[in-house]
Amino acid sequence: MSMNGAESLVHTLVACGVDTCFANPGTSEMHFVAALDRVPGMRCVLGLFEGVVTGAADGYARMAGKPAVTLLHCGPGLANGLSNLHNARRATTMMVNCVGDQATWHRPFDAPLTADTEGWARGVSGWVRTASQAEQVGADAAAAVQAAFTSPGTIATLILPSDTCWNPGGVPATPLPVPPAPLVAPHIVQQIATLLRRGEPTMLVLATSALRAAPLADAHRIAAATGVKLWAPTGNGRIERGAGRYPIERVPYVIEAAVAALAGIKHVVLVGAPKPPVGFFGYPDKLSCLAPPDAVVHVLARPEHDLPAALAALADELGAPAAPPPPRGTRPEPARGAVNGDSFAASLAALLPENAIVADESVSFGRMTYSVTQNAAPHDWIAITGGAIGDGIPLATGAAVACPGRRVVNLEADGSAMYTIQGLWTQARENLDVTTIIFANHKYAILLGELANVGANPGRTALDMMDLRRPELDFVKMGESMGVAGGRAETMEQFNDLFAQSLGRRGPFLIELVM
Ligand SMILES: Cc1ncc(C[n+]2csc(CCOP(=O)(O)OP(=O)(O)O)c2C)c(N)n1
Ligand SMILES: [Mg+2]
Repeated sequence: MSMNGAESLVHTLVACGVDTCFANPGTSEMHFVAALDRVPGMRCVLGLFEGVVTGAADGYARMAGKPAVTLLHCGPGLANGLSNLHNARRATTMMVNCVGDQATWHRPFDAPLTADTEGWARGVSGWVRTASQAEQVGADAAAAVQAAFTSPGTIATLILPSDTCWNPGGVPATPLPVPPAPLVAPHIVQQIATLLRRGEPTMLVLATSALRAAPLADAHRIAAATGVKLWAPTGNGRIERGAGRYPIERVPYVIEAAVAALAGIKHVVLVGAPKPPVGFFGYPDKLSCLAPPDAVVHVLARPEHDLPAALAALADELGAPAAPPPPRGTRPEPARGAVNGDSFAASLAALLPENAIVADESVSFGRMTYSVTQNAAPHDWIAITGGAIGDGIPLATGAAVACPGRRVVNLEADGSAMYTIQGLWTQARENLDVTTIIFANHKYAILLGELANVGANPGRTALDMMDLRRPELDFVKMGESMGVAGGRAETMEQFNDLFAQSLGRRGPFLIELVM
């Protein structure tokens, strides 16, 4: 009996190294799901909402260095996952989305779930194709994986009318070659070296793969030799950091702090960042670009370039010696007493286990957590990149699937948690080593600050829109109802105990940190 299209699809994905699927299936994906039983090699993880599925695929790829495949149901299922696909696109994440859709011959009948699936896919995808026949589905899948792997990482969306999956005649395809990340031309490296030798106030904006330990060491060689300042964008896909690694500061979120940090800069040199730093929003009478208006923008490397190679070449061109060893700050002691930003940062820096993954959707709480944890045990820091909240729990879930044996610590603001809270269920079902810390301030705190920034004058109704009391959310109970044990901390002693408890056991744990 010949293979159907869905079987050729799964065979091809596995042959291309894509072996993890985050799924929320429907009728049009039944043949894909059935194929998973017949074709070995694909781990399938169920998410109870498409935002969990797409955010988990993002967290997975950031840590695994290869794409996961998502399985989504028709245009509306894809649409439910769009905002975390938006975050993934901002992180230049590799991903393959398989979206089941109406059978080709049923589409003209305009059945209820029929929608502009391609149109919705396009806004977040670098590659979109609708399969037309079972014989081609294998080749389509190989092309999608090739696109996903292409530097700096692409979201590839393959839409599969259900007859292309159930018809016989499927032909598995072999992996297509992935073009290597292009090298920066030597004359560009020389031009930037000449600029840096002038010694004028200059910042390097390092993004994506420039934020790993080795390229950061080269960036520090450059900084030590020339005095340039090193900055990362506010939200980043993945930063390798912690004690013994070279630090990098992020451009502050708060616009006044960002403008102050970048004051006096004469040159902005982009290393993988697609543009110079800009404010999250436009505010009346404030600038959009955060660097001074007369600063000149230069490009060392576009996002698709080989960024580690570009930084190494620039450091060599400058004849920069090996950077001095990273400063050895002292690791703080776990804090005692009241819960606040400083005490939380100190405890996390003290207690974070070796090789942890921090998934950061802390929003406004503890803006100092990042800098204080530079002295924590070495870890990866993955953060929400596109400002679309509801990414933290899914990112943590996907990272834990990618990295068994490593503890994932999810810093999660309470309002943001409620967008994709059902990701906890997936963590329980897969027994993932995730410690979720909910910052329970019971409000949309950041928006209270934004009210003033945009010059709005809030009344009772406006303030009510930022208040999460009445009724009060109980995150410990929510976790329990989805199979995740946990506890509530009202003091730092209680937090330290619960955090240690979570590290001493396998599987997920939730701490509601009350402030
Ligand atoms: C998808 C999406 N919807 C809405 C918003 C607007 N928004 C930004 S922050 C925020 C509330 C954040 O509250 P919380 O997560 O509790 O963090 P806190 O401000 O309390 O630190 C909202 C609704 C957004 N950024 N993204
Ligand atoms: Mg909050």
